[in-house]
Amino acid sequence: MFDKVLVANRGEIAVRVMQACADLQIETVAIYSEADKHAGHVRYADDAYNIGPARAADSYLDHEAVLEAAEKANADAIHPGYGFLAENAEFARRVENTEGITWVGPTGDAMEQLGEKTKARTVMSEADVPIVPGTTDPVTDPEEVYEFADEHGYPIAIKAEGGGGGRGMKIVHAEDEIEDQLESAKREGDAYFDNDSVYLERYLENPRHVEVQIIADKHGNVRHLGERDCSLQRRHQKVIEEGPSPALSDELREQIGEAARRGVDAANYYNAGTVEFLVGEIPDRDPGEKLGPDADFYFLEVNTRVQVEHTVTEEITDIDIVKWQLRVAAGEELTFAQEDVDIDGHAMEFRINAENAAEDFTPATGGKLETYDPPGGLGVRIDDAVKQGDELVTDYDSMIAKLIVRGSDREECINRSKRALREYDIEGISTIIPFHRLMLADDAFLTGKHDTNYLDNDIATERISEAQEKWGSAAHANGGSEDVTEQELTVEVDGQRFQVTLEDPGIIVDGTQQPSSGGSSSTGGAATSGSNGDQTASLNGDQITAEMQGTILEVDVEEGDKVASGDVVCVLEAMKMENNIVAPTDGTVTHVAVSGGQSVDMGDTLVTLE
Ligand code: MV4
Repeated sequence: MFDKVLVANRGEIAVRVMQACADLQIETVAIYSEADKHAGHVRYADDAYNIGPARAADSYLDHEAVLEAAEKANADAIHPGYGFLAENAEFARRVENTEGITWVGPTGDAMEQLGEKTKARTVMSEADVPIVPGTTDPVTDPEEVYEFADEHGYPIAIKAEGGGGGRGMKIVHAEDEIEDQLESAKREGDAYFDNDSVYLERYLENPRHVEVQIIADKHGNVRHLGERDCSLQRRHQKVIEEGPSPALSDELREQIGEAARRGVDAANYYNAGTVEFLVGEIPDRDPGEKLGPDADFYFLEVNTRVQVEHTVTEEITDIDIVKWQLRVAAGEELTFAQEDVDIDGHAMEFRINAENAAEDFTPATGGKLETYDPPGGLGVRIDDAVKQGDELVTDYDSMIAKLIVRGSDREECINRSKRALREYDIEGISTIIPFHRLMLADDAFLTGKHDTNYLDNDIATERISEAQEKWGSAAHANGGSEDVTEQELTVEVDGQRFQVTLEDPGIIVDGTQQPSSGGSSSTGGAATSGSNGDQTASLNGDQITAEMQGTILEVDVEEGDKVASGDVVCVLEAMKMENNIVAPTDGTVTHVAVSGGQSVDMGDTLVTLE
């Protein structure tokens, strides 16, 4: 096994990999950019190296800088996590060719073979894995598209060879769109992937997105660890992932898992990987009725890395995927057979993104985690790399944490997820926690009938705004700057505890405090009866006295006035807060001991009642 692993990544996945290293008693090395000097993965590692400026191209993506850090640190392996260099075949090859350093991942050649879409389709098809009807050779001439349409009909997907994640895919609904869409797919392929080669597939209208986790060693053993359903996506960004899929019957699950295993086996692949499939959904399926063995499923693409949502599979199989990545990279053999892989219970992953869902999921542009108090308890897992008081780093992606919840079945998992999301206390920045809570009250999601288009086409934006209002932490629009006007107070009424949030400095509520606004506030009619809160005064015999030192801003009663319990008698400013002093009982004012502008000490009499 390795002695010291450099983790070429940041954030929660870097910490996740380091935790697996710790479990294997391997030392860890972090790399970090200027923007990440105080980041969680740097705090976690045994050693850390600054490898350059905030811009990823100048740090996390800089092959030279990463390798140099590995050599300086004397690391004997590099784990890339996901994103950044994880699927860079050139870098993988370079590490493979560096004496004394092992790449924790598939070979550069395997990445290339499966990353090139028509090659992957060919490999899969030869291994008897169903592929979406289409071409396995690149297409250049519109004539070929016309012919394809004659044979298969519309709609047709024109996809860039190097594509993925929704980029470089064009949909053609009719003959007159063919030439334009073909040109546009080529252009995007060239721009994004430096590859203008495209191919064709029949376009499936409302598929589910199901992916199978694979782990393979260097001795030819390949295991599949069941599937995850990632149909809940927004503009190709996964939002909630779960496993097992709520839509698959056990027979179909077995077929898809075995197909993935065959395909990866045929590619001579090792380490962790994911095989993505589209599964034809039946439009008005009864949720109790799962998709059977005759349902259509098609290979889509292979991800040659550990994925964000690998946690879901870990929770339902009890297999530590990252640990196995390290073991198989070190040459160890898988110690479990396919029939030893047991899917037990249900798990969901909620991406905690620093975004405002009500504002079209705009990422936060800054802010500080004023409060960061994640949930815990049975079945609740948090993968993160932040702590309370951290400034948000906005140079990379917006995901600050992942909440993973496990239950004995989907229902328990959902109820526990509701509980955990309610417990998750983050203040200072907006997150999509309210959106997750909305999904856990959403019929399509709860019944598992949502397909990949659900969030983009069918969810009303008003519902998202309402969720944000109801469950979002308010008053952080100013990005956590000093002049936050919101106050949270705890009050006890007849011994019962209430949490009160004051958001508007113009509102005066008896028995609570509010920021001073220059002593010009009006109390007219604002007194409420029966208030028994923090009045900053006490009735001493029949005298109302000040409970703290301060200044009288105004006096609202005169001798002889009849007051009811709860009426404001005067306003005391103390520590820049205005405090409404209210009558604790009904009575008549027999003496007013103070006047506006007067300083009072704690215990001074303010007003006497009879
Ligand atoms: C498709 C498809 C329907 N038919 N291909 C989108 C991302 C890219 N990597 C593949 N994608 C799709 N390919 C055919 N022939 C629908 C999608 C698709 C999708 C796939 C997986 C998850 C979410 C998706 C959302 C929209 C479209």
